[in-house]
Amino acid sequence: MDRYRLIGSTASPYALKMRSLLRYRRIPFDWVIMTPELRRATSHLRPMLIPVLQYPDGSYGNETTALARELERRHTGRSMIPDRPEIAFLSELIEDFADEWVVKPLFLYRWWDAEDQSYVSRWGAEEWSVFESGMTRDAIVSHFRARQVSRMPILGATKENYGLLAESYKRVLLACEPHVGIGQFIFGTRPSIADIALYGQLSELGTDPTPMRIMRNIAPFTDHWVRRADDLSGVNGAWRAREDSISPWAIDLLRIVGELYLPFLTANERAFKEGKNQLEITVWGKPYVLSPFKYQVKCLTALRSSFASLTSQERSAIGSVLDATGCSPHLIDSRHQ
Ligand SMILES: N[C@@H](CCC(=O)N[C@@H](CS)C(=O)NCC(=O)O)C(=O)O
Repeated sequence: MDRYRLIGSTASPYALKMRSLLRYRRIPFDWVIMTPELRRATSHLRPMLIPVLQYPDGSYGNETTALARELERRHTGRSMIPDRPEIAFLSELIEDFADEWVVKPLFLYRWWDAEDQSYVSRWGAEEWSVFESGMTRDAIVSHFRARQVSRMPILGATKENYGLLAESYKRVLLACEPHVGIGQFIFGTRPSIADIALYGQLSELGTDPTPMRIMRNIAPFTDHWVRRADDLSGVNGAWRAREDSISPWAIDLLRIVGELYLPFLTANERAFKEGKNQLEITVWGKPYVLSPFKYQVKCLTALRSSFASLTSQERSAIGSVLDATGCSPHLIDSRHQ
C-alpha cells in the first residue's frame, strides 16, 4: 500500500478537517467510513476516536492535530502551517479554538431539539459503528441517540450553558462573514490549519437543521466558503506578506479567543489544579459551568509552550494584536509572572 487511508465519518468535524488537509496537500489517500471491522482493527488506539489515519506502512494514528504535524514532517510543499513562526502560532491558537470550543455549540445543537436529534442520530448511528451487527437499524439509531444525549451534561451542553454556547456560534459566524470569499483565507490566499479546523466544525454546523438555518440567515457567504473548503486541492495562493498587517479576519477570531476561549482554558486549568469538580466563568454576561477536563489543561500548556518558543522579535510582531484581543495575559504561565 503506497497510499494513506483516512477512516472517518461524514458526521465527524475532525474527519472532514483531515480530509480537507489531505486534499489540499495533495497527499494520495483513500477515504473510507469507520466500520465495525475497522473499529476492531484500530481498537488498540487510545482514546478511540474518529478519524483514524492509516499510514502507507499499515500502522494507524489518531488525533488530527498530531497527525497534521506528522504529515508536515513527512511531506514537503503545500504546508498548512504559515511560514512565519509568529503567524504559525496564531494559526495554532485558532486551530485549537476551533477543535476544542466550536465543537461545543455543535454538540449542543446536535442533541438539543428533537428535529436535530432525529437527523443526527440516523446519520451518526450509521457511520459511527459503535454497535454490533444483529441489531435492527431502528435499535441502533435509538441507542446512539440515547448514548449521545446522556453525554450532554458531561460535555457542558446544558440549559445553563445554552446562552453562551449559542452566542459563541453566532460570534464565530459574524467574525467570518465580512472576510470570506473565493480564495480568501485567514492568513492569506492559501489555507492554514486554522482554516480547515474551522471548516470541519462549520461544515457540520451548516448541515444540522438548527445551526444550518442560523448560518444561512446571518452568514450566507460563510456557508459558501465552508462548502468550498471541503476540497482546496486546486488552490495555489500565498501567505500575507510581512509588511501587510495581520488580517482583520484573524483579529476578529482572536477577539473571541481572547474574550472566551483563553479565559475558559485558564479557568479549566485553575479548577483542575485546585481539585475542584466545577469550573465557572461568565463571558459576555452569560455563565458557563462545567467539570474541568485534563485534556484541555494540556491544550493550554501546549499553547503556552509554543508561545514561549518564539523569539522576542517574533513575539513583539504579534504583541499588539494579542494585547488588543485580550489574549496576552493567558499565554504566560502565571507561575512565571
Ligand atoms: N482531538 C481529536 C478529537 C476527535 C474526536 O473527538 N472525535 C469524535 C468524533 S467527532 C469521537 O470519535 N468521539 C468518540 C466517540 O463518539 O465514540 C482529534 O482532533 O482527532
